[in-house]
Amino acid sequence: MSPLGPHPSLCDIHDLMNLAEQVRAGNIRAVSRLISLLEDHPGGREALRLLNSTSRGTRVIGVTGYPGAGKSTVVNCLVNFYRRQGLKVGVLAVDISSSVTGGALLGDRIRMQEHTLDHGVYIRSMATRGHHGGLAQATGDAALVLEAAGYDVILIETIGVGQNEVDIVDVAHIVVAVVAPGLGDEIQAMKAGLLEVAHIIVVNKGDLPDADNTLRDLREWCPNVLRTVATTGEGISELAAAMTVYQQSRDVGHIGEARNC
Ligand SMILES: Nc1nc2c(ncn2[C@@H]2O[C@H](COP(=O)(O)OP(=O)(O)O)[C@@H](O)[C@H]2O)c(=O)[nH]1
Ligand SMILES: [Mg+2]
Repeated sequence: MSPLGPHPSLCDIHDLMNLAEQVRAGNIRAVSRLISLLEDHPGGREALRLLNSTSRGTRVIGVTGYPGAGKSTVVNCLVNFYRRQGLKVGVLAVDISSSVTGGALLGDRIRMQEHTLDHGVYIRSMATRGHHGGLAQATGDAALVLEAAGYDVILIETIGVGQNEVDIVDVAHIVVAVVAPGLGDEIQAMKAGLLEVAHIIVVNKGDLPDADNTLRDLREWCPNVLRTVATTGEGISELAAAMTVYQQSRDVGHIGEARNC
C-alpha cells in the first residue's frame, strides 16, 4: 500500500521510511498521514524513530483557558505574527470533549480558514475519541512530526477546565493561560489550578470594562500578566516578546523549572 494511503502497513518498513522521508521534506499530506497513523496505532511510534529528526529548536507553545476566553482568537493572532516573521507555524487544537465545547471547533475552523491557503500554516484538531495512547501523547507525537517537517512554532490550544485537560505542561515549552475579565470567584479557583501551570497569563478582552480589575488582581499574585485585545491584535507582539524573554531566560537557566506564578 502506498505510504500516503489511509494506513500504511506497519509491517512494511519501506513504506514507513518513505513516509518519514516525505514528512522531512515538509509534505503536508504526509504529515497528516503520519499523525493519523500515530493516533490510531500506538505501535506506529516506531515511525517516530524513523523520522530520525534532530531538534530544530522548534517552539511549542501551549495556550489554555476556559471556553470563550479567546484562546482561538489569540492563537489566530499569533499565527499571523509568526507568519509575518517568515516562520512556519503548526496549530494543534485539542478538543477535549465536544459536548463541552459544542460548536466551538466549527467556529475555530471558520476563523482559521484565512490560513488554509498558506502552506506555511498547518492546522489540525485533535479529538478525544479514538485515541489509544491518550491525547497528551497524541499531541506530543504530532508536535514531533511537525518539528521534523520543518515547523518553527507549534501552538497547542487546550481547554483548561479541569481534570480532563491535556497535561499541556508535559508537551509545551511554555504555557500561556488566557483569562477573560469579570470572572470574579472563578479567578480564585483558577489560581489553584489552571493559572498555576502557566508561565504567562493573558487577560484577553482587554477592551471590556472589567479588564483593569482583573489585571490588578492577577498582578498582585503573578508578575507575568499581559493585556490583549485579540479581536484587534492589540498586545499580541508584547505577548510574543514576553514568550521570547521567558524562553531565553529559561534556556540560560535563570528560571529553571520554576513557574512564574
Ligand atoms: N470583546 C472581545 N471579544 C473577544 C476578544 N477575543 C475574542 N473575543 C470573542 O470571544 C469569543 C470567544 O473567542 P474564542 O477565541 O473562540 O474563545 P476560546 O473558546 O477560548 O477559543 C468570540 O466571539 C471572539 O470573537 C477580545 O479581545 N475582545
Ligand atoms: Mg477555541
